[in-house]
Amino acid sequence: MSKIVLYMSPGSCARVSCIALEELGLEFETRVIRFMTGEHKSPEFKQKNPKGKVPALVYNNQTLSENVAIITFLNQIHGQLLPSTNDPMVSANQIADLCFCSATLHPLVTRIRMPAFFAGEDNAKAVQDKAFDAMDEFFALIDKRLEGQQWWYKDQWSAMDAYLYWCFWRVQGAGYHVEKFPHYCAHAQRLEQRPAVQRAIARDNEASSQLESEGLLFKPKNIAR
Ligand SMILES: N[C@@H](CCC(=O)N[C@@H](CS)C(=O)NCC(=O)O)C(=O)O
Repeated sequence: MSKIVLYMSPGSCARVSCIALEELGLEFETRVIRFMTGEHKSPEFKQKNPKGKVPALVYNNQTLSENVAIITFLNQIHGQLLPSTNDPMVSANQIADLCFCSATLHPLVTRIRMPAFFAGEDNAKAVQDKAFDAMDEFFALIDKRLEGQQWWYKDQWSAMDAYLYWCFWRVQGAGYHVEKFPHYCAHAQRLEQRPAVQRAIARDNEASSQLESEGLLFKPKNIAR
């Protein structure tokens, strides 16, 4: 098999694809993209992902972006990332679940993490408060589903759990009251016990240290409350 490369940035949603690759036990290289220098918008990187975002996955000399597509693709080739099914409706619902993370949760995560990016420093708190309220509905839904079961799909770990974990972890450090959702908290703790997740986190931490040493680590400001 030709080399697999994951373009990522520490703390970013590329961690979801990184966990998926680690769970599959694939050999791959991570390449760090420096947001602080605008590397993600450079012509070189845009050849990989014209949208100028991470993750981007190079696999068999072809490039794929979007976590949902990367997970679906890797699952088609290697299995293990989603419960196996021949039922088109079950399969479509699995994609709907992943899209819930990428299209509903992720935009709220960004408004919670980086509210000033959307509305400037003066309006950041109002943006974040709105996102907190909107997130409550979805965290309650997730928390209810995780009550009494280990993973999103009961006993079977899936890449959906990795995606839910990244959303949780990202807002946890940004003043969002995750403790209101005990089953989701327990889910995150369970996930962090998995050796593959620990390896993905170690890659992320290594990338953070690298950028820190270059003075290029992006740290969004926490809002005073
Ligand atoms: N829908 C995309 C979202 C990708 C995305 O927004 N990535 C962020 C990092 S979490 C990024 O690259 N941001 C840089 C930018 O938007 O300038 C996916 O799921 O892969």
